[in-house]
Amino acid sequence: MIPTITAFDSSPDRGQGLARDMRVRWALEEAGQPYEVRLLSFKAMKEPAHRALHPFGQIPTYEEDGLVLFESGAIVFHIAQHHAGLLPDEPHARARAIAWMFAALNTMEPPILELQTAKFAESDKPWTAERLPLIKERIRYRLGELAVRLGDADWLDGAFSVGDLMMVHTLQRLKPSGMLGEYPNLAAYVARAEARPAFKRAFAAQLAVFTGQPPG
Ligand code: GTB
Repeated sequence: MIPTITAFDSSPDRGQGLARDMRVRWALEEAGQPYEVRLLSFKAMKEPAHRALHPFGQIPTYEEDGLVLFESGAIVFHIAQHHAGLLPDEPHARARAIAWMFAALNTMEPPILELQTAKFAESDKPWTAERLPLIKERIRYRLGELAVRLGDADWLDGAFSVGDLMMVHTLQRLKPSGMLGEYPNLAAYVARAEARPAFKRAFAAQLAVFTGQPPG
């Protein structure tokens, strides 16, 4: 059965790949799994029909053969477990790849999200000017650690895995800040991932929602 995912009908980033359906699209493309997309307005996301799929009224969701999932991490993990190519077969390498996926979601993403919140939801608050440098410091601390661990390797642990997919999508949120450029090996890591044909197909599909043109 072809899975169906949900995505914004009108993404605030104008289809630039930052909304979290991008990670799901990318995983499905890496897996060679065709999928369908149901586009939702912000209003529709909060209605009972969608909340039955997603308790928090958000995107993305994933439906396949009676299974309904929410949380991009759980969805991408599910895809990786059921298709070849996103997780190593060797048990220890597989466990480490999963650890990197959690590291992206649990260690790297929280301060990056704090930056987004401070910039876009709290920019009018009197304390934001003082808070921003503190958040940036926390992000730089983690980026520095990640840069050291990556070193001059192509990927975080051997071959490209779902750990890299999740890490790269998390780091992409930093692009507008210019902070990634301070860590040349991380910038190159993100560029390397963006050069993958599966990433390009997923990006084109998300952009096409905004442009109204079919992906080229
Ligand atoms: N932890 C959940 C997951 O990983 O799936 C978080 C899901 C989530 O935050 N979904 C967002 C959403 O539905 C879209 S991705 N928001 C609507 C709401 O909560 O009402 C977050 C996002 C949105 C927009 C951009 N952008 O335009 O740059 C980037 C990321």
